[in-house]
Amino acid sequence: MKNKKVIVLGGDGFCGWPTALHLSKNGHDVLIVDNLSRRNIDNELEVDSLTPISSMSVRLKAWKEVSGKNIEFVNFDLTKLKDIEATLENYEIDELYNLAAESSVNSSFNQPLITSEITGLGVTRILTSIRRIRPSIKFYQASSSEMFGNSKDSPVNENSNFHPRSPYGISKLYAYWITINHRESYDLFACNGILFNHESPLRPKEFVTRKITSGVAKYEKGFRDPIELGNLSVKRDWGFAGDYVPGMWKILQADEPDDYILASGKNHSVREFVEESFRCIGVKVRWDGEDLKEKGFCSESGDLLITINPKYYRPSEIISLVGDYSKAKRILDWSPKISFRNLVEMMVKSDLILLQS
Ligand code: F7E
Repeated sequence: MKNKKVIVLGGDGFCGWPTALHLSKNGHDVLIVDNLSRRNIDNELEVDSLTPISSMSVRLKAWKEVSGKNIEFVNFDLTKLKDIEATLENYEIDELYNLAAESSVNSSFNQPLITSEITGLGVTRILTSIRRIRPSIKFYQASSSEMFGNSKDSPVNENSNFHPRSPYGISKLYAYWITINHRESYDLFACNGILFNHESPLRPKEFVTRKITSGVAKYEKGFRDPIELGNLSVKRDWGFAGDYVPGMWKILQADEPDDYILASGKNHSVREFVEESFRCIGVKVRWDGEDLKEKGFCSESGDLLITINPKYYRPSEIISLVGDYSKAKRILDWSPKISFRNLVEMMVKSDLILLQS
């Protein structure tokens, strides 16, 4: 990779951090831009050592040790156009990765206005600033499989119809189209990476994968409270976030700006994720009952492992999602490396290590 100056917007988030790390390790100068004042970073993990870090200064120190580079953090609010313009005026950058969003689909039902404001309109603010101040910047928009929602196709590809099922998915769809519109109207190098669920040990615990793996690690350490979940039958295309980061970079290095799906190409139910996670600690799950009465037990000891709480059901749900990444494979030579089983193992292992510290 040639040395470039890049901004990772949302670079303090669970996906932004490894993206910034990847770009930095490959010789780029990285500016992490985030709404740092709002973040609660307690109990998050440092990427390489997987130990908890608890303050921004510790985080910055850890970052410098890992990357060996001067890294700048800039505080930033995506609802303020002047913040974005000032950043672009102050830094001569080549590429901007927008990973900033209100990323919880669940929360978007409770706060649809904030979601639209940041996840949707925020992208127009960035693109407007790029157009006015530095139109040579290559722009990456973190689009989401949530835009497909109840699409007619399965697996979905870049030409499938959209039918989002949450304020989050709808905001992401707006951001997707405004990105394409800036490419078509103003000739910006603006691209969408449409990522399916990308997980890692850094995933916050409000998301189902980490909720399960952290619960399994606790069970292994002797805490016997069952994990309360919502709909166990929904299926998602879960891949490893670390596989998707180089894909995002490749999207901006292509000859022409375009939109690409990055996915694992396989989907699994939440129930299967639970089974696979407990398998990592040698526990076989036995299911009993149906719908809200369904429960998961340890087949040997009879311990109650899983119960259903309707509060985790969504007002409207996507029952099954799976992506076809053949365009990215063909044009970018990108494909995922980590299997579902290895991903679950990695997450459970990391949560076990975290409980030891
Ligand atoms: O839910 C079901 C839930 O919250 C996955 C974000 O990164 O990926 C993520 O969005 C599924 C849903 O992620 C619980 O109903 C069952 O069907 O882990 P999640 P998500 O909504 O798929 C997409 C691609 C993004 O772009 C988003 O930013 O699991 N589920 N029981 C549960 N979900 C949660 N959170 N908690 C439960 O107890």
